[in-house]
Amino acid sequence: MLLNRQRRRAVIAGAVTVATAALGIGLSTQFASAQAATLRAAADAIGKDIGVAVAYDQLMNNATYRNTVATEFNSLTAENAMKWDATEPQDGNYTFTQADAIVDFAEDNGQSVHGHTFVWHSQTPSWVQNLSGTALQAAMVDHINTVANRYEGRVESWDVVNEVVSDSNGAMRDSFWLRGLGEGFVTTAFQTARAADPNADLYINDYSIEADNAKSDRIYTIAQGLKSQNLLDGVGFQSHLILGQVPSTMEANLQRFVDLGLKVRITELDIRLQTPADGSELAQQAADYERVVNICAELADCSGVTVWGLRDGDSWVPDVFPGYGAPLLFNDDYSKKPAYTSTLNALGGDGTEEPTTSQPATTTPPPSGSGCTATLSVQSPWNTGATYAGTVKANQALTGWTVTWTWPGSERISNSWSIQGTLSGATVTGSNAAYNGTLAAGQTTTFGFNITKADGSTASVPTVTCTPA
Ligand code: G2I
Repeated sequence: MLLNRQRRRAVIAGAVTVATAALGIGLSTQFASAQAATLRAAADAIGKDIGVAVAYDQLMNNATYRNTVATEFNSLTAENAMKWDATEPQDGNYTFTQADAIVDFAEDNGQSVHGHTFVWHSQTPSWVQNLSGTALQAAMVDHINTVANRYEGRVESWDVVNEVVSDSNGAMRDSFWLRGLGEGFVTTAFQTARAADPNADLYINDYSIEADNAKSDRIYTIAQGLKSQNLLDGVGFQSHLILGQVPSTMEANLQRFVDLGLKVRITELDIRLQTPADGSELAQQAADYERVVNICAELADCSGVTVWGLRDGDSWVPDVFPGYGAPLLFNDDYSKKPAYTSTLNALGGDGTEEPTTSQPATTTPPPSGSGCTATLSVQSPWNTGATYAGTVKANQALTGWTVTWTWPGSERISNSWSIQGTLSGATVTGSNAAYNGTLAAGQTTTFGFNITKADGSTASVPTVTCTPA
């Protein structure tokens, strides 16, 4: 895992080639010096995965898709290519063409892979579903051994079992696995995966467990049992969410799993809405994404966030929830949605990032008691510029905020996100964006910007005044 992270950092530091050797097509991208201008650079800076579920066909056939995946993400998951129906369609007849191409692409581009999935009730061929007892168990063990061994050292973590708890009262899901093997199939799957690849992180993955509820309670009990046998490393919260419905208990719920000594991960994030989306819905979606990504950014044991598809048109949502869609970060023409900007913001903000400079990390906050408090920090300086993160903390309920400061030297803002106003001069006056102005007392939001400055000068950290709107 460490190797993967070091490799990613080494790649990000210089020119990134969107290597497609396995696919027979080459193109390259040079990163601009403002490193935190991509999700990938921002996530690298705070040591998190920002992942995307990729479709093999798009990766094969679409250069812009490949380029965006390589530039914006440091982790990949195969949306379908590692599932049982793709890797072992007939008994013992393994086909790894698609899965290999995705893992090769990730390696060529310095990305890690979160594997999905060994044991699921869906997308499993009927030859498996027709087995029972020892034959079913033998098929499961052989499948996990074969796939895990093939990718040992190349896949950093695995969803070992997927969706094993039902939606009612936290009972185990009534699947052919449960009927054929009893509840013990979960432990057997983890024992097999642990032995097959002792260095991979092993996750249990499910949906509708983001809140503290009966289903997440059951996952908690299973996780406790597996952890006590050293068979489990993390819990994957799929997070297929609905606009405006990020659960209020999500932080506390993830924290209780962390308290068990486990990692947590947002494994399949999308936030659907009724299409077509209007501006206020896209702003709400941006706020929802920011909240979810912030939860992970602020939890040291959250390994990362994976979005379940690149563009809205790539999403599974409209097929399954007619009338709903537009749940992802990119439009179909690869333009960035407001949720992209808020995600970038959440990855770069809140003071959780590793120090990248010996300069003072933040300004001294003004005395408490004012309606809001704001600070700036330098994220990544370079000779003629720097990326900054700003934080606004509400000391009372706010419906908007304005921050102002004056640059002492040649620093000037060149571009910004999650803030608007008079930003480009020596004195900066900026207000909240449409989606990050309403804050409860105690809540924090973030914004960011790049500056230009005199070659070689130090990027200063001015004191910020924050005023409620
Ligand atoms: O359903 C959303 C996700 C829920 N959690 C587990 C994930 O594995 C699951 O992903 C989705 C994929 O995004 C879809 O792309 O799983 C679906 C199947 O359960 C995938 O859909 C299937 C279609 O149903 C098939 O018709 C199609 O042949 O994708 C297949 C491959 O393109």
